[in-house]
Parts: sequence; C-alpha cells; structure tokens
Amino acid sequence: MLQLKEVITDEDVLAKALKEKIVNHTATVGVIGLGYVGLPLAVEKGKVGFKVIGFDINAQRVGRVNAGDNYIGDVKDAEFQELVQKGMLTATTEFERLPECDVIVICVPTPLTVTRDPDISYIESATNDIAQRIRPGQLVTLESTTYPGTTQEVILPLLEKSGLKVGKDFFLAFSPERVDPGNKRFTTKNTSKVCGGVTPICLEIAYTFYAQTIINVVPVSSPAAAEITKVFENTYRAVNIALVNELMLLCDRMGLDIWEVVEAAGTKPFGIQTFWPGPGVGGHCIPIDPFYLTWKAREYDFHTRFIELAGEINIEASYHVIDKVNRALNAENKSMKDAKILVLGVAYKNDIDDVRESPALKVMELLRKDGANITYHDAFIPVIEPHGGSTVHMDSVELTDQALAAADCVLILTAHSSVDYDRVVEKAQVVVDTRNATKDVQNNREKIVKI
Ligand code: SAJ
Repeated sequence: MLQLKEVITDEDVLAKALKEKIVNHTATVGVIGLGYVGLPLAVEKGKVGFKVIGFDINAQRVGRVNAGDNYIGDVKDAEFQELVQKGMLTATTEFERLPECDVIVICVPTPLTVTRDPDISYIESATNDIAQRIRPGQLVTLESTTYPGTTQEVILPLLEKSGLKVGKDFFLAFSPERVDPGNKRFTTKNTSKVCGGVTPICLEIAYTFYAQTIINVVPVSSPAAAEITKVFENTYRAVNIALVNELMLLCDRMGLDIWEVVEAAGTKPFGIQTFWPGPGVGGHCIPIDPFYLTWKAREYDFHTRFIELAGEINIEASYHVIDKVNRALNAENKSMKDAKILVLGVAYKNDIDDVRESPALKVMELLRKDGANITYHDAFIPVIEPHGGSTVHMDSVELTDQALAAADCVLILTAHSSVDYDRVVEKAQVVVDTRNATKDVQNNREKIVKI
C-alpha cells in the first residue's frame, strides 16, 4: 500500500496555504450534489468546524436543507439542524458562489443510459460549473462512482481550460464514496476512504482534507487506481450475489433449500462471505457500477465476462420469481390471469426508503404483463411514481388482515424488519417469500413457498 509522502514545500505557496486552511478548519467546503453521499459528507465536515456550502440543482432540496428539514436517513436530524441553525451548513442553487469554496467535492449521480452505457453528464455538468469559476488555491475531488480514467481524461482537461495548472494552481483527486445506505455500524466517519491525486501534491492535500473527518484514509498511486478500486468493490458484490442466485436456480431444479445451503456454507469460519439469493439486485450502485468497468474495458479490447454473466443471472433471478408465483397459484388451481397479488416490500433493500432500480419494480411489471392485479404494501415507500422500472403510479395499501386474506398470493420482495410475518402467513392464502423473511414463522408453514 502506498505510504503518503509529504511533498509540499514553502515554494508551493498555494498548496501550503490551502493545506493550512484545511488543517485549521478555516477552509470553506463546497459539496455539489446533496444526496445520500453529499449530505452526510457535508454534515461530517460541518461537525468539525468547516463552513460548508451545499450546491444542488434541485431548489426544493436546497430549500429543505436551509430549513433544517433532513431528508437523508443516514443523517442525524439534531446534528443537521444544529449546523443549519449555526450557519455552518447552508445550501444554494447559485453555482456562482463556487469561488467562495477552498475545497469542492463532487457527489453527483452516475447512472447508465438506456443502452446501459455510462452517463457521466452530471459529472461533466458539475465540472463545467467549476471550470467556469475555478480560481487558484482550490482543491476539487470527485466522489461519484465512475469508470477508471474519468478524473484524468474528462475532469482534468475541463478544469485546465481555465489556464490554471493542476498540482500548482489547483488540486484534483478522486476519492470514492463508500456509503452503505441504512448501515448503522459503518458511517461516513468510520468507513476507510481510498484517495488518489493527479499529482503528489494533489494527493497530500486531498488526503489531509479527508483525514480531518475520516478515521482511515488510504492513499493510492493515481485517481484511476482509486476509481477502479471502487468499481471492483461493487463488482465483487454483484458477482457474488449472482453466484448465490445461480445456485438458487439450480437448487430449485434439484428440490434443495438454497437458504439452508447458504447458511450451512456460512458456518465455515474462513474463506467465505455470505451473500443471499433474492429477486434480483437494486439500488444505484450494484446493478450499475460494474457496467462502467465493462464499458471502459472495451477500449482495451477486454471483455469482462464475469460482470456480464453476473448481470444476466441477477436479472434472471427476477424472472424466476414469476415462475415461482405461477407455480404457487397453480398449486391452488389458480392462474396468473386476474390473480390478486399483494407485494410486500418494494424498496431495493430492507429497512430503507429507496426504490431506485429496485427489482420489485421489474417483478411487478412482469406480473402485470401476465395479467395479474398487483397491489403493494411498503411503509417506507408510500407511493411509486412512473419512472425507470415502473409504468404506473401506485400507492402503498394498508397491510390489513382483509388485504392479506383477499390476495390469491402474497409476494415478499423486500424483508423490512418492521413487518409481523407471523400475521402475514396466518392471514394469507399463500406466501411466496423471495427473502426468507418468514424463516422464524412457526405456524402455517405449508402456506410458504421460498425461492
Ligand atoms: N442483495 C442481495 N443479496 C445480498 C446482498 C444484497 O440480493 O447478499 C441485493 C440487495 O437486496 C439490493 C442489492 O443487492 O437490492 C444491493 O444491495 P447492497 O447492500 O449490496 O448495495 P447498496 O447499493 O445499498 O450499497 C452498496 C454498499 N453495500 C455494501 O458494501 C454492503 C457498497 O457496495 C457501496 O458503498 C454502495 O453500494 C455504493 O454506494 O456504491
């Protein structure tokens, strides 16, 4: 692992001055993108005394920040409101204010296009906002997950159009976010953070910035090394989830219980990390980030077969759920056509309020296409608007005994811990469980069909 070398000397006037402002927390920090990455970062920087200006194109979000109205589950209301009340954290849509910032952190989305190519338009837009106003003495870091080469090949040229020189007039680094939404144990503060600078001075300044609020900062040799590290982390998860999903498909054929097998394998005290099968993978990372690497690898005549195969299998897992529901209805002499299906849990994973890329959206669309009548209950997701993945507006229904009994099939797609699964199984006619959420239910187990 690279050891950080302190290379800044008295001759590096701008670098030395910026580093000092970072060390004594008098630097002003700008955060572009106030989402699940940007807002927690802004709060962490504010808590140690930095003045933070949040920048976002979404005026409603900016208004909520300035009103102290927290909208990110991983941010503690009291901490957030105290910073806003003290004026340590403000938000604006006026990117003209960027020159006020000594450090600018870019935390914008990096989705895929409809043809599943990287969409770095948000990164380019934020970089152009900075490039038009960049001034000597600023550090710019990118945190959004992206393909290796983005910082060096896209951001750096845009910023140097200003005539300023990287490593001398301004400083540029990549430091990937590692936020695990809903994770109560690992937070922005105690999750180690990789950091790669365009030059050694850039690395030293960026390292110093992150070290003010993060317990362990991991320097690497370049921005590309940091970029590919992050994509590797998410690809590791996508591939391992695909492995258990493939095993799920095989166990279904063989009449074996995948949940028993994975749990038993997990008793091995070394050499295995437990992943669970499910109805597919959701969120803004796992189904997306690996394809940033796939896309870039083509430039090097390289075919990332593992990633592509994992993507196919994780999508196949959603289609497998349709097959399981069909078979469960068939066992009751019912057909999918006009079947009333109550979906339980639509968020992309348990105990969070995010439905983006959720496999539940795809599963409900497929069931609807096969003629089923779909309703859903998810206390975290009161409404689903038509957007990527869903073609219809839906409102979450009350989880009443009547609703459970009226459904020809209750389909558990996300296992929120707040649900009483004993009651679900007791009142339902049949339950298809894609998350083993009913593992502790003792009675009526004959009603449960696990994937
Ligand atoms: N899933 C499974 N089986 C598993 C684990 C997850 O089916 O064993 C599914 C989940 O239900 C979900 C999807 O995969 O639909 C993604 O879940 P996740 O927790 O892996 O992904 P995110 O996007 O919530 O958070 C991840 C982070 N997760 C962990 O490291 C545990 C991490 O990879 C990144 O910091 C984050 O994505 C990101 O922002 O890149």
